[in-house]
Amino acid sequence: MAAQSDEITIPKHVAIIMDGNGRWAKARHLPRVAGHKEGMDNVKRIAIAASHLGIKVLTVYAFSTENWRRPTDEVNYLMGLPVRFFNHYMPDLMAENVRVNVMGYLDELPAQTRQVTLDAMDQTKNNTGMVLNFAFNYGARKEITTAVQQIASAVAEGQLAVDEINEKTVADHLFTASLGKWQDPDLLIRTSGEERLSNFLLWQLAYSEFVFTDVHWPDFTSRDLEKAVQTFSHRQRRYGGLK
Ligand code: V07
Repeated sequence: MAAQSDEITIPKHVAIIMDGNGRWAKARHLPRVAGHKEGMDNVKRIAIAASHLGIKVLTVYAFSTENWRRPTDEVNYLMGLPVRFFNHYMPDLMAENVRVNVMGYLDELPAQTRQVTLDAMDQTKNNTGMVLNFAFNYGARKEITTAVQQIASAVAEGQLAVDEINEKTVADHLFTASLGKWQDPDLLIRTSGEERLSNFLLWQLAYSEFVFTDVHWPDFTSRDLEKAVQTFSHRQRRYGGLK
C-alpha cells in the first residue's frame, strides 16, 4: 500500500466560539473579567498562528446579542475590550498584514466602542493577508431576520421578483457577504466543552466540520489550533475518498 501523504488541507475559513473565560477564571479564584482579559490576549495569539498556517478568514464570536443580559459591570468591561485590543495589538496586526472586519449590530454599541472598530477596519482596509473577522453584537437569527426584511423591501419596491429569490439572494444579505468566496466557514471550533451553536452563523455553518475541545479559551494554544486543523484535514480526506 502506498504511504499515506502527510499533506494536510488547511481550511480557508475557520470560525471559533471562544467559550470558557469565566470557567478559566473561576478555577484560578480570579474574577470573571480576568478571564475575559486573558481571552482577549489569546485572540491575538491565535490570530497570528492562524495567519501563519495560511488560514484566509478567522471569525471569532466576541459578543452575542444575548450577552447584554449579563451583569452591567461585566458588560461594561467587555465593551472596553475592543479599545484595549486595538491599543495593544494594532502594530502586530499591521506587521502581520491582517485585515480587520467587524460584523454585527454596531449601532447598538457605546459610541467609543463602535468608533474604535470602525477605525480598525479603516486602518487595515488595504492589508492583503488574513481577515480577522469579529462577530460583535452578533446573533444569527437576527441576521437572517434582517436579511428577510431587506429582501421583502426590495420585492415591495418592485426591484426584485419573488421567483428570483434564491440561496445567493439570502447569502448576499448576510454580514458575511463581504467575505466573498470565503463566506462559509470550513471549520467551526468551540472551546470549553459545550457542544451547541448558541445562535452563531446558522446559515453559513450548514456544511462545516465541527470540532469541540474541553480546553478553556484562554488555554487554547496554537498547538490546539493545529490539532483542530488536522482533525478537519483527516475528515476531508475520508470524505474525499468516497467521491
Ligand atoms: C472579548 C475576549 C475573547 C473571549 C470572548 C469574550 C471576551 C476581543 C474583542 C474584540 C472585539 C471587537 C473588536 C476587537 C476586539 C472582544 C469582546 C469580548 C466583547 F473590534 N476579545 N473580546 N470583544 N473577549
